[in-house]
Amino acid sequence: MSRFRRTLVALAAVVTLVTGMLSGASTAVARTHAGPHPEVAGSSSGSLPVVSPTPQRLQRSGPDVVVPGRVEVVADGATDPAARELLVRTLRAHGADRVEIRATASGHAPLVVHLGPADRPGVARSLGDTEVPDVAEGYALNIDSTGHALGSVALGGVDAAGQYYSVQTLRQLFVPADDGGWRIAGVSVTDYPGMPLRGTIEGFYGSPWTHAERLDQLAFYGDVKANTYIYAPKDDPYHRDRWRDPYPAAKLAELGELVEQATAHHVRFTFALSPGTSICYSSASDRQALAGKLQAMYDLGVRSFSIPLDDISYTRWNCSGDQAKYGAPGRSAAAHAQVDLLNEVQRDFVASHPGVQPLQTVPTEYGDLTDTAYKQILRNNLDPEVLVMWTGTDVVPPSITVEQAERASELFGRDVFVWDNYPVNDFGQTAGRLLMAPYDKREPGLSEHVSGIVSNPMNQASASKVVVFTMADFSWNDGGYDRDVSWRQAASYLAEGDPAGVRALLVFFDLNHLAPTFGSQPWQPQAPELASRFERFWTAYDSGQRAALDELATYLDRVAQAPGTIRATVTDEAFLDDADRWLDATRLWGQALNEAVDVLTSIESDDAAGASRARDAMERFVKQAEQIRSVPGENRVEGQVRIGDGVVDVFIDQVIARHDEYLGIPPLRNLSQGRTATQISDWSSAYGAAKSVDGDLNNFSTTSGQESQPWWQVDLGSSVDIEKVEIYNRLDCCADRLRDYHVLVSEQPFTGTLDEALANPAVRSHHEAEQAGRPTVIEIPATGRYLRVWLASSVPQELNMAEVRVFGRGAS
Ligand code: LTM
Repeated sequence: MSRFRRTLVALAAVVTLVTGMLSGASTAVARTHAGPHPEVAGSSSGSLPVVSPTPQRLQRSGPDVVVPGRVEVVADGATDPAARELLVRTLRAHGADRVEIRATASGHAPLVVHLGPADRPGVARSLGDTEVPDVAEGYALNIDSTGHALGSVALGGVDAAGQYYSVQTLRQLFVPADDGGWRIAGVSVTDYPGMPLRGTIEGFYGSPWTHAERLDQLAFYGDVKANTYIYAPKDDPYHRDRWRDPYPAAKLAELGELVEQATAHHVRFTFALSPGTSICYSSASDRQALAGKLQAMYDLGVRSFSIPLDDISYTRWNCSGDQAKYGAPGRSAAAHAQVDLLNEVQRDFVASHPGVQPLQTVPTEYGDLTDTAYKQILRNNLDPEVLVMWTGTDVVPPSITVEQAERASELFGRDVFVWDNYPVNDFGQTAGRLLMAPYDKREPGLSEHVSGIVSNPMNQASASKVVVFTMADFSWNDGGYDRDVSWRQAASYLAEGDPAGVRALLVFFDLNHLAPTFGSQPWQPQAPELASRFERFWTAYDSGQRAALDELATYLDRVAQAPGTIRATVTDEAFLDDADRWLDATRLWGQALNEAVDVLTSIESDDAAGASRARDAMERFVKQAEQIRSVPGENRVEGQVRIGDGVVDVFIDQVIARHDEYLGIPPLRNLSQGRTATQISDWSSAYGAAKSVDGDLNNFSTTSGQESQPWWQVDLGSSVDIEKVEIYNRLDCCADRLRDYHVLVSEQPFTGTLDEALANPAVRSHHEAEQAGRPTVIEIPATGRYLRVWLASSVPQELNMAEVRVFGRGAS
């Protein structure tokens, strides 16, 4: 949708000011975020502060304006109260201890700030030539030091939200002055959102956000000019499984507070109700129950609603009435039933309730671009007012292009509303992960083709701010978006501009950069900064540049120090709490890396004892780091906490190999790859035992599931000395699938039962209670030719594994 086609929200009528009228403070939780401290200008006419989201147009208009002790704010009844409160707090935080609010300027104040509708005469005059955009939520801002003794600031909104956003921008324009006071950068800004809807959908599985987390998020959204929060936590029973039941009074009161907090930060609280798992579409009483639930939320002040129909069966009815009305279950019948329901809600509820925004939905087919009977029926029959969400070409798409968005618009008969499943961490591939790479691989230009983008965030609300910050930036100005600038700004927001904090956070984010898809290939790689440093290091080191070790050591020391610096500089306690275990793991991996450098340094100086000492210490740190698991119950999937995996551990293995070489020990090799593997039975020939020794983590072997105590084994070809075994679970699910299993090594082929093998003194065995991480590393020094993985389960069960890597030093 072009911005020129968007509705311009009518300017509020100018109301005569009575200063006292303006003091009605909102009861919602308020705070002033110091925000990303701008990159300080070299001089009062030099480089400009970085503002996030990136404004559409920001240019120097003149010299900076000094912030005096006394400032007049000219505001009236048409001034947005939230904008005014934020302005006063911001001025006070920057040295103005006397802020007077007046209907008209006195003419004597050293600095006057005009805040209100952009066409109010005083505001318009102070804006001068600054263009006022013709887009809802837009604003113009002008800092002028020529008209008054010291200066004037004009903050003119197209609407109330525009006013609020003008102050959010002003908040980022303060730069420290040489005398210890503050200046405001001399700029003019014309700004508006590229996409009408920007924010989050709390739409993940697993433990929902707490009330405190939601309150904090809503304030944060105001800071980053995000205007949408969709309440859709899959595990809130009243949202989905028990959708008919009214909320208990206490829960309703909390929801009321959220609505209030959202309003106070210009965020649209959207209440979503997901009836799809049990609704009888043809039942009048079910439709009444649904309308009743929406009405209760309307009474709380909610003015935006969604009926998500994702992750439900559309080939099975929940009642016989639907079979009678819509025919046999299937795509077409489901589409007709859903359209009937959605159109009725739009017509009878949304359209009949003043102030309610168009209904939103998530169709059952939300993650592809295939034209189907389901989509045809939706596009031909769904009320054109209803907004349709779409996740891209997959549940987690590796990219979203303009062309794909155009195709989605064609398929659904309207511009789609993107539900971006990032940084959500409720699926197998995300076990043990925080996702902190900046928003990326969404094509600039999307703003012309989608109605908005919302992030489906992590269970860890505050840790999600890194991605949400950058996504808000993209959805505000996709053409001006720069992932690295935005990422740094997100760090600056969290560290309140503290340079050491920003640096440490960026090191930490890099170690949490991997963003998985539902397949085997991540759409954002792990630790790109660290990986490229390692690559550069080995090239330089192996070509004799020993100084490379010092350079690497400096960065690795920053890794080890980052958690301490982050804990000392980030004031957002909830972020520190969310990231706690990942910070601990970073410290331990960082210490292991420091020891790895010591191994190499000792080898360099031919200090054999020092190298062995460092290696032992390194391995101890690695062991400790591998023990750290995600918080039980926090995520739908749990697992070993991942930090820079595939990069940090690979470097450590490389150092071990160098040390072994130094000691003259043959290198540790995977002896099982390509060897003959067999299993008790096959699920199908596509999942044969050989899949676990083919070197490919993306496929897996599976037994039929018909047998108790199923086994898998590999013949290593000859008797070899084994040091350890790595067992990788299949990638696409079941993070912790193996439970109560034995790994056995024998010189002779296995015969008989598990118990007999365990009783056989010639068989070396190791028992594991459960799969602890991916891979699970089993230290089993043993000599033998046959290695078997054997489940103890006395009931029939499948045994499936992606890879079984048997490491030893000899030939096989
Ligand atoms: O993506 C959608 C529309 N629905 C669900 C989400 O609730 C869930 O969080 C994500 C990620 O697992 N996948 C879904 O299919």
